[in-house]
Amino acid sequence: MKIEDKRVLVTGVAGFIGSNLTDKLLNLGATVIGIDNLFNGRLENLAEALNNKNFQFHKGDIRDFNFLLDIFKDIDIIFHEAAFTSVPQSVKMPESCNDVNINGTLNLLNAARKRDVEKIIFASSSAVYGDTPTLPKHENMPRIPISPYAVTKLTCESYMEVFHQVYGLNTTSLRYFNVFGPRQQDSPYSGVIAIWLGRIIKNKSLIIFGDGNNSRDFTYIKDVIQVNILAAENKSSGAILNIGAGSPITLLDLAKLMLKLTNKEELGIIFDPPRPGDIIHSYADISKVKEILKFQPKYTQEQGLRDYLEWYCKKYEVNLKIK
Ligand code: UD2
Repeated sequence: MKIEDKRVLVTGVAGFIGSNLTDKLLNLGATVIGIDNLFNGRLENLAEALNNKNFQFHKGDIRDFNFLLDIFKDIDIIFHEAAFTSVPQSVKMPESCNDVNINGTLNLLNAARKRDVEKIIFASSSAVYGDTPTLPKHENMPRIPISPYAVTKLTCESYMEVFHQVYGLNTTSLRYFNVFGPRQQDSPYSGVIAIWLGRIIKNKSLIIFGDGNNSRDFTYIKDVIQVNILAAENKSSGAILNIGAGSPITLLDLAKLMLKLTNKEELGIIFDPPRPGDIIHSYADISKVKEILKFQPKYTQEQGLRDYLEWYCKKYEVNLKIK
């Protein structure tokens, strides 16, 4: 199935991942219907899409069933990126997180079932593994959530599987590992790379929580988009797949790399106490997605960072000398 003739729906369309995915889908010739409640998403992210005749935007909430039923007409594929996305916020507001992520996703699945949507691709998270010592994380190992956010993502994965088995919907859950890149916001609840870039621009030292030995499998947004398209065009029904670069980097090495690439080594690093609830190491075994979808990440962390920095300098007219 080729994406170009399809009518696709993107939830969370004005967010970091949803908007990047939408630009790619439109470039490939798909018709995109985007929905977002604009709680976190920003219309600015849709500047390009809103000028495309194959794009429609509807402001609304995935918890509103009638809104979904109205919009879901002749939709072939749904990319479900809308979510309550912050782990620390979910600890403060577990009910809100549950409401948006679980009730919203169940609404979406029910509306999709009623409207005969072919396929749903769901944005899950590596958070479902919790802090188990096994590395790399593979799909069949125990999932031991340690935050309300992780509980909601795990529950949604189960709903995806059940709607596949019981109602025959084609569902795929993609477990993203630390995605970074253009349009990720520099906010206290955002990813570390966006936060550190914000600090570099303001000529501030980078803050590491802990001793810097924590590691993450940072995954560049363009690889995440690539794998979403692969999941749409190929068969992966009922599957749950890790999506990562498949190579971990420590926070200390990442900080040094960002300072080196931006030529700002003099800013240095400050070590603060570890952040409560942080997972120590996270790293994806991506053999399953390589086999099922023939996915091959195209960006190492350094290549992704360079691409992101170039985008950032151009977009915000910042003069960083990238090494
Ligand atoms: C990521 C996802 C989250 C969830 C989780 C799964 C992001 C933004 N969040 O959370 O949605 O899927 O993975 O486990 O992708 N750090 C610093 N200094 C800072 C900010 C962060 O040292 O100024 C550290 C932080 O303590 C952690 C690492 O950087 O060790 C990554 O933090 P993060 O907030 O980017 O992402 P994470 O892994 O907590």
